[in-house]
Amino acid sequence: MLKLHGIQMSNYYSIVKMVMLEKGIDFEEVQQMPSRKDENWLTKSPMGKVPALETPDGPIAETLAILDYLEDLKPEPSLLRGSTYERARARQIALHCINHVDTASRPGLNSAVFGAPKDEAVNATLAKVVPRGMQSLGKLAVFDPWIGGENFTLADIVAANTIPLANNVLSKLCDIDLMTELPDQANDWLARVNERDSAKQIAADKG
Ligand SMILES: N[C@@H](CCC(=O)N[C@@H](CS)C(=O)NCC(=O)O)C(=O)O
Repeated sequence: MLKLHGIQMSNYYSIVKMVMLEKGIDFEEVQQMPSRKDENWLTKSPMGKVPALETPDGPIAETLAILDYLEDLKPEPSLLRGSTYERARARQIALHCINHVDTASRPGLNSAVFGAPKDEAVNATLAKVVPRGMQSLGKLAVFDPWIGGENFTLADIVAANTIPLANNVLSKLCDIDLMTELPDQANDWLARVNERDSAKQIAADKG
């Protein structure tokens, strides 16, 4: 059976878990903190980050690579529906959220969530860079009913698990509500994603 290594509080872990729940893939959860020193863990996740997926053929790290593996492993129900163009757009939206929303907001995570001292230079950069990532997402995405349009895809799962964390960071450190950068229908879209059984199970497992 596939083993998902990581921690419930990791949004990337939640992305992979939600994809497996949506696809009805059996998996086992293995508690693993991120670590840059644990040599055994580094054989599964070379950067020491979570999550990693242990498969019968070996481990895979990097969330988007894991999602590709899962889509190939169990194509139905598909989380990359539509034409070649629509599928590429779904990947683009997912990558955009990872690069320009999540990764862009990460320098503030320790202050916003883990109590590290605030760094005004970092906060000034966040206030400039992350809203830009959101404004451009607002132009790229549809949000009606799903982020890419007609089909629920992995882009919905990635976006719904990256935007709220970035918003938490920006609201705490910069007093910026990132949702105001998106069209109005984005709030209903996020509520729709969170209403799915997979999202509810993840929230319940977090306790
Ligand atoms: N590029 C990685 C990012 C994963 C990631 O940043 N995970 C966080 C937890 S949400 C982590 O392990 N942080 C610890 C660290 O950066 O050392 C992916 O796509 O899976």
